[in-house]
Amino acid sequence: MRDHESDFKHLVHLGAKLKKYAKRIIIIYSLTLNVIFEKIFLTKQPPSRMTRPLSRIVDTTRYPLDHPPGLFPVISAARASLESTGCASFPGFFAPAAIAEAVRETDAASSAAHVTDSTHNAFQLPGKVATHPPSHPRNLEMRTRVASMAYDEMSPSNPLRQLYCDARFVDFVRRVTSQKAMHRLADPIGACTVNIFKPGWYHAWHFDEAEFTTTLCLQQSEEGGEFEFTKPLRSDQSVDGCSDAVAAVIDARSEYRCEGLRDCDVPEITSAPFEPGTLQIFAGRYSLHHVKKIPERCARSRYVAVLCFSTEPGVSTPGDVQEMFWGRRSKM
Ligand SMILES: O=C(O)CCC(=O)C(=O)O
Ligand SMILES: [Fe+2]
Repeated sequence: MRDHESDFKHLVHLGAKLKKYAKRIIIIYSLTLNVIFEKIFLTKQPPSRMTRPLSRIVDTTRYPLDHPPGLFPVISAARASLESTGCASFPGFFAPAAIAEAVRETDAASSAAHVTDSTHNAFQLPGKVATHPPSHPRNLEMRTRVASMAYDEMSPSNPLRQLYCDARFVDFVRRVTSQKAMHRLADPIGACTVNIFKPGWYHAWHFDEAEFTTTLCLQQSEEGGEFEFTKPLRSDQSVDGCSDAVAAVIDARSEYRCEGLRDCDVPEITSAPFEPGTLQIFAGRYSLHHVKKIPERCARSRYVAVLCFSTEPGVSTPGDVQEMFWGRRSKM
């Protein structure tokens, strides 16, 4: 009887022990599964768990980036406009909640953002050409004052960063610009940034280095800050073929004067409506453009995001340009 009793107790003890081990095994097993799941699924989806559905940052009813065939009419109209005017505009592209979030972050970063206060010629070329007078547009130095919030100063949850990283958006830019390939820049500082124009600041007339520039208006000042541009004035990066037209624009529409050039009509100058939320793709290498001064009496700064792409992979902003706009160079 006593032996049966101790056998029974032994069995109960063994059962309890097994139950304890089984519990531990189940815990270890589920932890391992969890780690494997995270490694496979979550790490493959940048920018991670902060991602919202695309329809929360873009008006996908008007611009169905999530359904590319539906974009056909938008893209054909944009291509026609880019070709004839040098600029394609997409009003109401960025959703109001995304604008508000990006503005909040820019407000917080604006006092620490690097300020550029420098001069450049319209062609953004270094040095002077001795055969041209100082007032020739190749030599004439004009002042630009702007601050820029760098890409690595944006939080991982910034909706601008999410838009920039979304392959459907990159493909949209590729289709509008009729390119075979389009890539984000491999530049941790200058890939996607926000131009900050405080009262009194402006960007002088210039051509961009990049063939196309993609911008997104986040906030306008009460007055001024208009983005104005000409039709494409050149089809390459040359100076001589368009310098008369450039001089005519500078003479007519800035505080500077270019003398001694042949008479030339002032090319038509356009200012597309640029309400907050508007996306703009323009031929910055070929169309001369500027941002008009924000009057000193304004209280609000102008915020415009600049999203940079290249037809080649692995391209970064040159070190001297990084130095100029963000005050430092990336370690690459
Ligand atoms: O702020 C803008 O609207 C565009 C400025 C510009 O032309 C540039 O950053 O190259
Ligand atoms: Fe520009």
